[in-house]
Amino acid sequence: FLPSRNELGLVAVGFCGGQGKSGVDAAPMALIESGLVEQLRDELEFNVHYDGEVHQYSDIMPKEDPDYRGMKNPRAVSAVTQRLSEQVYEHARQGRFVLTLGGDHSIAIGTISGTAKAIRERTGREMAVIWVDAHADINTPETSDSGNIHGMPVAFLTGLAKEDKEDCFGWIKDDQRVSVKKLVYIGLRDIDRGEKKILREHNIKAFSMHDIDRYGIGKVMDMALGWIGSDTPIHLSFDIDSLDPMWAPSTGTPVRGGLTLREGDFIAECVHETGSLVALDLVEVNPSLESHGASETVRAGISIVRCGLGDTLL
Ligand code: Z70
Ligand code: MN
Ligand code: MN
Ligand code: MN
Repeated sequence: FLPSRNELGLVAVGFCGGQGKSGVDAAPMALIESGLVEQLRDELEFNVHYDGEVHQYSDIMPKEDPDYRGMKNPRAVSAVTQRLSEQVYEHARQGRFVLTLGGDHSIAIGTISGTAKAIRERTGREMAVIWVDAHADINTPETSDSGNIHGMPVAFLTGLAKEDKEDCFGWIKDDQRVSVKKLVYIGLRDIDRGEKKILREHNIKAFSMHDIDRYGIGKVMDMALGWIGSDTPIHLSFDIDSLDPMWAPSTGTPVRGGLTLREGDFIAECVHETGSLVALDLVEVNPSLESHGASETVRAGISIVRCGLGDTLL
């Protein structure tokens, strides 16, 4: 099931409709202007398949988008993620590693549904997801206090939240979903009450900052990867707000007490080392929220990507 060596599909998603702050849509351009594509080509020696666009999907934006089941911008997020799912699926179907640059975390509805389907078709296997985040992003529309869909992607991807209306995520089918049993969280520290209940009721594997303090990141990664088991394809969805604001201040919802940059890099390195990583998302970098041009947060993001692609391993 492994992606062909050195073939990489890159999708740049300039989308911020899953939450309330503008600026996160500028992240892919900031990352690319910092030389990420050249680094992937020249230093990491990937054959990069990139259409050269930061997708805004303006052609598929709904004219009217009133709240639905409490969700904000439901049709816009649904349309963008449905289209993104097809883009990611097409890369993964051809055996490419898929790197997606967001955008807010709602875009993971598109990326994970796309890889889950392609991996199922190519291998008959169920994919695992490692979700690195300060937040669990597993609210259903009904448990969410904010209505922001970037707090809900995991609920839609696991089928905990379902919807029949085609233009409000009704397009998500079983072969695009992942099992709650194959989901592992790392870095949690800001979880809503309803989310805690969901995590408990479904016995979802989660390593909070408390666990990282107790066991250290090395043991936590052993336990996380042990839960998933070997020879299981892995999709890594990395929210930059998992890092402490000291390392990644430029993000919509910074939460103190997070991972060091080195711990974030280590997580990405360990997942790369399994040899089972099939896709990586980097989300929630918001270049507009840092006074010095977000250079620190963009640099942190580039570091995570490089580590996930195996750069820093001997
Ligand atoms: C909250 C919600 C969230 C990111 C904030 C916050 C979710 N649980 N995710 N920032 N990246 O609105 O559902
Ligand atoms: Mn998130
Ligand atoms: Mn988050
Ligand atoms: Mn390697």
